Amino acid sequence: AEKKRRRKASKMEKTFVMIKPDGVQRRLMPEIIRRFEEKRFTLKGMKMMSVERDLAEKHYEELSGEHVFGRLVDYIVSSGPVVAMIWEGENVVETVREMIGHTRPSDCEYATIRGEFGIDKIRNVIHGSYSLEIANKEIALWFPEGPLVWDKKINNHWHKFD
Ligand code: IDP
Repeated sequence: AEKKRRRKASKMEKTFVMIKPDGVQRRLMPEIIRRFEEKRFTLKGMKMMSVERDLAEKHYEELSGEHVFGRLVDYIVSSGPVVAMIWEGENVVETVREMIGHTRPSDCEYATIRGEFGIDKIRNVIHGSYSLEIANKEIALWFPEGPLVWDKKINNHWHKFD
């Protein structure tokens, strides 16, 4: 029983998070990373990058029929770099979405990232995967270089949290 409980407790998942160009420009990167670190999620990969049109279109594929698609892709491609990240933890996909808040910042609880910092529907600071299935797709899309070096076993006894 002990073994079974342990296996259940260690059910880890990963999600994809992107600090959007407005979040980078407004220097919200440390604030955002601090929140996820303090929630004890583990940063598994991170890169600052400018986004090619092709990548932006693939990322927002689901919205390709919507009127906002062109504006959204233009915004991501031409407003400056983004920070792409992989975060790992228990129930991380759903929890990160809750910490981010509603798409429209004016509809957010105050204590969410968008509630506190979001300006409008396009400039809403941050993206987080909607579901585990989408998270896996987005991680593959944004980190095509494959398994991250961080996934290799490392000697980390000196910064164990518990
Ligand atoms: P999400 O980012 O909360 O998952 P989605 O509906 O997946 O929301 O939309 C993706 C992004 O597209 C939003 O974060 C926002 O930047 C933009 N967006 C969505 N709907 C609108 C709109 O009606 N006007 C402007 N931008 C929008």
